Amino acid sequence: MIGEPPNGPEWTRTRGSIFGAGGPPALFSGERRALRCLRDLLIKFRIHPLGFAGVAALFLAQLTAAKAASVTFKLADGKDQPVADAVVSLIPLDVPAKVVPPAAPLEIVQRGEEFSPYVTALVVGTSVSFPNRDTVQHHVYSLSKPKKFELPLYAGEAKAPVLFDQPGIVALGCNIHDWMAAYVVVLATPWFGRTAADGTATVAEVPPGRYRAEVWHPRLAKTQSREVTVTADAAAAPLAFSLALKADRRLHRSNAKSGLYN
Ligand SMILES: [Cu+2]
Repeated sequence: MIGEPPNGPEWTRTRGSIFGAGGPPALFSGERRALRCLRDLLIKFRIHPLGFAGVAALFLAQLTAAKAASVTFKLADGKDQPVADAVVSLIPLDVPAKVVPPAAPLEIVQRGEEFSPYVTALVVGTSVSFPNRDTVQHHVYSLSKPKKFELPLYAGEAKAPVLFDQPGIVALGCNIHDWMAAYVVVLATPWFGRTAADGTATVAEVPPGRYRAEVWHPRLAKTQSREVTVTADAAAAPLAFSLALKADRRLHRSNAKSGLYN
């Protein structure tokens, strides 16, 4: 080796020019250690600083993604009974919501002279096919503003899926069987769910932030909502809603008078 070996680590040699002969103030000792450790790592593993920056960016992105939270809604009626078939959603207040409709159409089946499912939640731009699995014909229609349509009497597959391209509530009926009813809730947010028999629905992968939490149900006079702040806290309590539901006026097939076509 030519010349003298360096007098201690590079940091020690350069610090004099920054802080003078007295060295850095004690306040910086922790940072100094961290920087030295980082530099040693870069040298030891022959990591190019740009490569290191890339790895750090990936790590940070992972950290941010992992921060998304699950939000559970818990719905009960005035008698504290669970409310099923409600659509819950979270509408972001600080960033625009982007929705990506599924590539393949969803299905609302006609079986046993009923629609199934009774309530479907989907995002704007989603198509739905209406296969008839009964031996009798059905005549599916909607008079609702976000999507008016009619599928005249048919059996088997309907001619083409129906595209739901406006947000809102779409009520479905059958011209032949008065008791047949179903709802499509068209949403402009990707964060939504439908409550199960126990009155709960969990919305996954919600980034932290401010949202308007909305609840819709066929027997609610109007959509319920309130502002919530989602944090990455895994132990967050469920969002509880107590709903004043109108009387259930649904016709049921067993109670409905049989029509000529039944
Ligand atoms: Cu029908």
